[in-house]
Amino acid sequence: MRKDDPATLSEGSEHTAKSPKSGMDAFWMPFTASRQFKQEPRLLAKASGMHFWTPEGREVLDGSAGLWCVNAGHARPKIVKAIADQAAELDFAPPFNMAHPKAFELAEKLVEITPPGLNKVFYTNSGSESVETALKMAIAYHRVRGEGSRTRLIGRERGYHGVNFGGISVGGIVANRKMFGTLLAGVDHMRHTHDLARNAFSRGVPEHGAELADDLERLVALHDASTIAAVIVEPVAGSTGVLLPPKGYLQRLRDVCDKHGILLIFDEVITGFGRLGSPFAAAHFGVTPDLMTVAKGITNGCVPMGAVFAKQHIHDVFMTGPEHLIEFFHGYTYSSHPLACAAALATLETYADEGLLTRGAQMAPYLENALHSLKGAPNVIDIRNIGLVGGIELAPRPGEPGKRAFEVFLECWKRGVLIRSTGDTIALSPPLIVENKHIDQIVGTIGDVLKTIR
Ligand code: PXG
Ligand code: PLP
Repeated sequence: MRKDDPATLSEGSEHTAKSPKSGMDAFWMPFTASRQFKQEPRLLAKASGMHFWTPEGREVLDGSAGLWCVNAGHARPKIVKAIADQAAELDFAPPFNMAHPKAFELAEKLVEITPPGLNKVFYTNSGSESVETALKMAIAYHRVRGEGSRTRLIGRERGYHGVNFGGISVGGIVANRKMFGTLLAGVDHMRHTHDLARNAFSRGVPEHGAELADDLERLVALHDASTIAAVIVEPVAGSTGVLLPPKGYLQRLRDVCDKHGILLIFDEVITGFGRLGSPFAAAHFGVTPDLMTVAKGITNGCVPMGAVFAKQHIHDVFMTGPEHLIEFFHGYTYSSHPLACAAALATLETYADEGLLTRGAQMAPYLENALHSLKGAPNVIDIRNIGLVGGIELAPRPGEPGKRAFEVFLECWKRGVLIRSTGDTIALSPPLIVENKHIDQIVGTIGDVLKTIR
């Protein structure tokens, strides 16, 4: 790794000579500053409701819903029991040319809450797999309806769509792309919508930037619509640092897609299942995509699962040819895994019992006010919020991108609050059961910590 790599910089060169704690050698950790971690491990041993506990029994408030996924809070009894019962009753059923009843039951329940028209469900095991599935569906859809020239995929700068080859190709995070060769051919990117000069410290969606959706027209002019299969965006971008769509932007993107026969894919891996205060971002913004990817909150993070929702007509064009033949050559060994289906059914029940898919709307104003109270705190250059998502952007320390926010993350952890840092943005996404006192603790701790970080 080169010296100017942010990953290297965030280590601090003084650490590199030390060896890992014993028993921590073999595990090659995902997306982790692992040498730093293995010298000062942050371990979680137990969780319930809004909290984690370390192996030593120290309580840590979960300000990130695990990794944007534990929307109903941890260890919810209904979900725990459903998984245990399912493991004892039917541990596995082959998903190709076979099925089990809960796969169908879950799909019917899911399409009751999805935006109108998105009434077909394809199961995967993660957000990354959902993205690959949606991209393949889009290209194949055009081909089966006789427009095989539509193979190009359009993503957006700063987009995050998981880590598989399709996802990093349409994604726009440089560090996730640059190490991995030429990626998928025939991909292009729209401009991102982040505009501190015009929109810093907006409450909710920013006022300026709807016209950035017209960047798709630029790509249509360059490549011609007849070569473009689909556009994929996160309605609210999470991992790249909590970027909200400018007012009117998503509708404009929908209009441009419609004008040119391009499918619109919303990647709702983070925004799905109540994060914005509506069941899905599509409902929140009143803009319906043709395909929608989800994961994370579909099982409350308990068992890996993802899904792609498709409009009826997309599904239907595949349903031609001899009936004994496979219509869509795609699927995973663990698509519709019984444990995942059981967990998802119990998760949906929990969400419904407690009104969690819309609870974010009631809690959002309190979070908004708490977050914006940090305006003026040291190094804070922007604060962003929507539903139960918050972003606090810090000025990068010269020559050390990401280090300031990472230090805030480390110090908050020491003080009993788990947050996320991504680049120089602190990202917040507490479980949807969060109470005002938790918001006070999370934001209060960040405020105290910011005063101590140079
Ligand atoms: N799409 C979006 C919009 C996501 O946020 C994925 C796809 C991939 O999902 P899987 O399940 O394959 O990880 C995601 C995942 C962070 C962070 O730091 C966010 C994600 C993953 C890892 C870290 O904010 N989101
Ligand atoms: N690699 C090999 C050799 C396999 O046999 C399979 C599945 O049968 C896979 C990869 C894909 O695994 P999964 O279906 O879990 O994605």
